[in-house]
Amino acid sequence: AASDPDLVARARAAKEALGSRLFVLGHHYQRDEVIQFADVTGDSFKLARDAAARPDAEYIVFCGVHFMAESADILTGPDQKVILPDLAAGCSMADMARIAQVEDAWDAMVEAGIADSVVPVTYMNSSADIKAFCGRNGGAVCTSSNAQVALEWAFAQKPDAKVLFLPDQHLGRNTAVLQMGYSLDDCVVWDPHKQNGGLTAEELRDAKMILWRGHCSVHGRFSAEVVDELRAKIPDVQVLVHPECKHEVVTKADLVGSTEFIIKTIEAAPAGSSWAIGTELNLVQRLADAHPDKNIVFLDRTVCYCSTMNRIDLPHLVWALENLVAGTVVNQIQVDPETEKWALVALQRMLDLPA
Ligand code: CIZ
Ligand code: SF4
Repeated sequence: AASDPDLVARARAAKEALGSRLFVLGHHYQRDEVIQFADVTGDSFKLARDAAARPDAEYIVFCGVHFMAESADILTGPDQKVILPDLAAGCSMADMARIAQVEDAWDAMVEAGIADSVVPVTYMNSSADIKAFCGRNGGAVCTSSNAQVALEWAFAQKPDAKVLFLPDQHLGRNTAVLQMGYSLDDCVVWDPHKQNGGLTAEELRDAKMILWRGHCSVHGRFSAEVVDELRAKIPDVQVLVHPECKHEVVTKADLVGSTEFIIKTIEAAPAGSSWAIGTELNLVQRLADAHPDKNIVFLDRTVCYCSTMNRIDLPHLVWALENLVAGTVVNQIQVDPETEKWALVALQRMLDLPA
């Protein structure tokens, strides 16, 4: 849909008025009407680094979801203000791991006598206090591009190390099993809604990967049946999916990788090639529009946008920008200093990983 011309003009005017004091970051899953005003686009990892590379920008308007704005706040200077145009833009996956639940799980692991060998690793898609928990307990953050390197690092931290992987069970399982040679039996799932995670002390002791029971509501919808259906329908289709998809989907795919990997793969693909893509729909539609010479289809029968990403729309962006022009900072995301300190430890361990 075309954006409201009045709002487009107002966003443009506000950006111009703020000049280099403003830096607008746009996640790949954002709406077109918002992405057109982004100074840079990227996945959560790239955007966090981009934000850190602009120490001169007073205002960083983050068009994405809450955990990403928190990471930007952690990685930028104390005088820089990070703004999330709609505070309701959360992430259902990040919300599946609450700090109190994770502390309870850790206590249970202490009780089972295994905590000394557990290294916690959290996916970028988690709240700042979960990242801080990992920082305090000898662990690190990872992204979908470096999950394997981060897990190799974690397993090398201690003799007989186990990894507690938060909050996305699929990324953890797919990385351990498909990239690192662990078996499905090496993985157990900790369910925060069950007594003792739903696991016996013996199961905990035998596991190599303790996967938190979280998932992405968008990527979790893709199914192995639709992969089969599209392969039957489109000759030579290549299936390209994000590692947040279920194990059975990733196993059936031709290529698996982060959002940035998906974009690069499509950019490099020859004209006339056919692709079924399993990631958020705003991005898949944008790729299809940008590459009319390639046959690009969505790996689902129905639409599936990330509803919280979509909360950032042009009216919210204009509202945030016009307030800044008027000298009012709205919706600032500020991580408290103690959480920030430990989250930064976990983020730094990731940034120090071999590339
Ligand atoms: O699913 C998401 O939200 C992803 C892949 C975020 C990101 O950019 O890492
Ligand atoms: Fe969270 Fe999934 Fe939306 Fe990403 S796509 S913000 S992981 S719910």
